Amino acid sequence: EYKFWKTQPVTKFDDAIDAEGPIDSKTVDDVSKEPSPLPAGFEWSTIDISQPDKVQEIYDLLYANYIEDDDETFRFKYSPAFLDWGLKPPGWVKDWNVGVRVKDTGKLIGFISGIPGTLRLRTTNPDIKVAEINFLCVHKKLRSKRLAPVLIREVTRRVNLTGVWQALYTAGALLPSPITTARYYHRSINWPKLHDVGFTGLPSNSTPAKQVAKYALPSKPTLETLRPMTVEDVSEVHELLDTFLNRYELVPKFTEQETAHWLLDSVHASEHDKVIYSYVVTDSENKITDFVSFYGLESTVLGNSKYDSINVAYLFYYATTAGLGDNKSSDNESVLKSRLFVLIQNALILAKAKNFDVFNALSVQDNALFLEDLKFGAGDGFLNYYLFNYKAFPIHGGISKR
Ligand code: YNC
Ligand code: MG
Repeated sequence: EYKFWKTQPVTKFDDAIDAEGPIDSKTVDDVSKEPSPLPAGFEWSTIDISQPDKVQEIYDLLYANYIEDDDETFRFKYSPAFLDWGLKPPGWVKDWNVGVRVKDTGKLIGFISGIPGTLRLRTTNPDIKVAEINFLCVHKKLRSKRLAPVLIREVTRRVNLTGVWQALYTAGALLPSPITTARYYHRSINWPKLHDVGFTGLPSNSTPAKQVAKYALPSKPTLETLRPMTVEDVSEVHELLDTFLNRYELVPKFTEQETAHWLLDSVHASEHDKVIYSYVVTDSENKITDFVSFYGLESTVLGNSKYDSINVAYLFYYATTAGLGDNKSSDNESVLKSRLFVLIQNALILAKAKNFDVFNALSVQDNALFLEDLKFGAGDGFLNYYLFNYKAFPIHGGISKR
């Protein structure tokens, strides 16, 4: 098994890891200058995502063919605005958006993307240049024909040609070998709709009215100085986030420009195109003490007569100055815990005001401190995190990714 993955520079399930670092070392001279051939009838196509109609083509492929839950009830619906945000961070590389088309018709039937980034793995490996690989998709009618390995090899070749040798990716699929696995948690906001679409069941000891009461939230934020983050806040938030992320073992290392990109919508975004929601909290001297962010990503509801989609918020980055003393004392831990409770509760309140139906979070970062208290329930879904061409000791939380 794992006929393809066996050939790749990734850790095997039973590898004993004695040291961290790259698995293979190559130079750009070793990398083929030509793409590998596709089966007859298909051709390579770099998707120029600076053109809106090309982003729309990716959207159309993913809309009909991307990730579904195990019951085939929901399918991720990455919007063109989301793809614009997710695929165009500072320094994005045109060539890393790889498509496969049917030669005769030009129809896009396969896709994979890469974006550049930098990771800090503990204090020992603080500067790993990676490609973050995402949106691998093959049209439903062309599954199980080994097109996925061809796409993966091609994006690897294009990334390698720029002198980048490592990659970060996540998948529900179990491949050799996860560096960590996170679980999805869901916090109902619009319980009746979630029940109607089959997202959530009615517990046998409850009633719809009780469920609605259970998930009730205030109509306005409770943190008085909370406000939307603006461009003026970028350098302060950047500093706060960078410091806060030092708590974790594997994290992105953002430049200020990257912080701005990942936490703020482009200035041109209309309310309809909004993807990312970021808020700051300030003290009496107007210094930022906390920030929290979430992004919006709908899922198509498959085969439901009442609803086409559910509107889902996903917890993204957050940071606080609370409880960040030098020692990991239980005092610090309880200060952090109570602060995160309020901060994330305010995110739930804002998400409700923005008409989100459910709020998702993963079991990463410090999320275990508040998930249960804020009435998140454990989901069926798991997300595996992988590094390509890099051996690492196991990670115990502390990753965040779109
Ligand atoms: C997957 N998700 O094991 P073996 S996540 C990686 N990621 O290989 P075929 C996957 N590999 O076991 P199909 C994978 N799913 O023989 C399957 N595989 O070694 C492996 N679904 O290929 C699988 N999107 O073409 C097997 O399978 C081989 O036709 C089989 O296509 C798979 O974006 C897929 O879930 C996923 O569209 C394209 O099912 C298709 O089934 C599909 O016969 C719905 O493939 C959408 C979906 C995946 C979302 C994602 C991250 C992708 C990471 C790819 C790996 C990147 C490595 C780093 C590259 C850069 C390196 C540098 C530097
Ligand atoms: Mg295939």
